[in-house]
Amino acid sequence: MSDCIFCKIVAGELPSKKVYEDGEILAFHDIQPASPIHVLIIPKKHIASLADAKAEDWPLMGQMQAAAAQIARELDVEESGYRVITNIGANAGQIVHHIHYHLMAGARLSPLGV
Ligand code: DGP
Repeated sequence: MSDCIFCKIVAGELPSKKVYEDGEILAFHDIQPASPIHVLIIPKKHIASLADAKAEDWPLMGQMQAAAAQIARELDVEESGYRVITNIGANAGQIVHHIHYHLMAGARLSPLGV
């Protein structure tokens, strides 16, 4: 999508600090980290949110989770623990409408909730 920030990052039109890339997936450091390690994992294909993923996209969602686990190993946070979440819609605070998993680590994370 032409007005999507993450599509522009995928296209190389905006810079990012990449930590992982394969044919379908890109991961890069969040520009506003909320934890010492805060990586965003996105599909190169534009999908607005998990709610918009079609049955054909489920393998890709699985690949994103596998990438998250691999990135956590590479960043050496597997043992200390990490969180992988995706925000869907306004109440969850989704700002960028291109599906992304947040991989957060490097500190004791606060409990999820309101
Ligand atoms: P969410 O609230 O779940 O939609 O998270 C969007 C995240 O994207 C937020 O933590 C900030 C991050 N972000 C927004 N714009 C950019 C950008 O241009 N580059 C990078 N690296 N991260 C961005």
